[in-house]
Amino acid sequence: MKRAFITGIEGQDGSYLAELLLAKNYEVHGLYRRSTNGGSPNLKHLRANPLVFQKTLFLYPADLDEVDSIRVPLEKAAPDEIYHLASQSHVGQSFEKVEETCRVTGLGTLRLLELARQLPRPARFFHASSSEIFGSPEQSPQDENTPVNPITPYGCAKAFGTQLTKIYRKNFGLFAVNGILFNHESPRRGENFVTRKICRAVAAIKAGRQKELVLGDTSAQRDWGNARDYVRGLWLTLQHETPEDFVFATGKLNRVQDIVEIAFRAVELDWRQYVRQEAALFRAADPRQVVGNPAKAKQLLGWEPTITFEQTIVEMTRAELSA
Ligand code: NDP
Ligand code: GDR
Repeated sequence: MKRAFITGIEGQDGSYLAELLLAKNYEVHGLYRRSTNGGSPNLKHLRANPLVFQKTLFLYPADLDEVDSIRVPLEKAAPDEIYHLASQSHVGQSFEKVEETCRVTGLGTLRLLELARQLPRPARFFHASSSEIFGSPEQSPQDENTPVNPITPYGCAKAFGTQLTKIYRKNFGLFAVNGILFNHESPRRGENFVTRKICRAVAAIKAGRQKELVLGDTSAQRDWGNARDYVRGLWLTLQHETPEDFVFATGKLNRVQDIVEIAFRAVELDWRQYVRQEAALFRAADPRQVVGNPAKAKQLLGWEPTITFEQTIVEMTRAELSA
């Protein structure tokens, strides 16, 4: 039985990855943020399952800011694979919390790499990097060789972690890889991200509990995939024979406006009556033309997205309606 260690296990990706690994017969050890006290709904079903919880799934409160809170469970888990997913992951908030973002997302990655290097039995290490490391790239689509040039504090912190992951691979011989992840969504997405915000609002408007939906720049474009597809990709990177970085993306751009139209269509309402933009929600800097080329992941890992953008938005809207 393989053992995995996941930071950020209560987040969107952490919870899907835990399910995937448990289904593959792994013993899963995960860190959740101590200050939120294991309150996320994403793992509730696994915590409540007596066949799984404390049998093959073990959870520990921790903070990436406190190295001992990571060291003790990591040594106890003695994992074969480490998936480092914990992060201050909101780009907009990183402008207000610059120092915290760099500490948690940047230095937190350094702390974990260093602990991984000192483990008596080597473990394979995955770092959740981001398309935000490219900033507003001149080359489109982006791939593993696109220059790193972040324009947001979050992107800067991720670039630091990405580069260190490469350094630990090259200089310390760690099997350490970056998954350069483009946006991916699901009903477990945090409520502050634009897909979930829109789908929640549409369901609330349909139910008569909300009157309008206020957004930032609805012409903003992203390469949006589905989280379940992406966590399969993360796992594949650590099964590959050599440690390499991989882009995970769909290769297709959509606008925030497209999410609005799909979600309102799913509940048979006319978006024009409910949506407005507010300048205060526009970001100081917002990457443009961020679209990934996943050819390497397809060629070497056999990875391809299977769930479309439209399917994801409809699924998220329906999940909000039934919640
Ligand atoms: P989430 O924000 O859903 O999950 C991140 C988790 O990290 C949360 O559970 C959060 O806890 C935890 N965390 C935050 N701060 C700390 C801390 N100081 N100590 C311990 N834990 C902490 O992110 P996703 O699941 O969507 O993403 C997973 C990773 O992939 C992240 O690193 C993200 O930056 C990266 N990524 C995600 C993309 C996406 O589109 N989803 C795209 C590119 C990269 P809490 O729940 O208490 O806040
Ligand atoms: P992003 O995701 O910043 O790409 O980061 P988010 O969903 O926050 O924004 C996507 C785009 O939508 C625009 N936008 C709004 N965004 C939010 N949150 N709220 C709004 O009201 C709104 N209106 C318009 C944004 O300006 C942006 O252009 C996500 C995170 O998961 C990161 O952790 C990850 O690294 C990147 O994706 C790749």
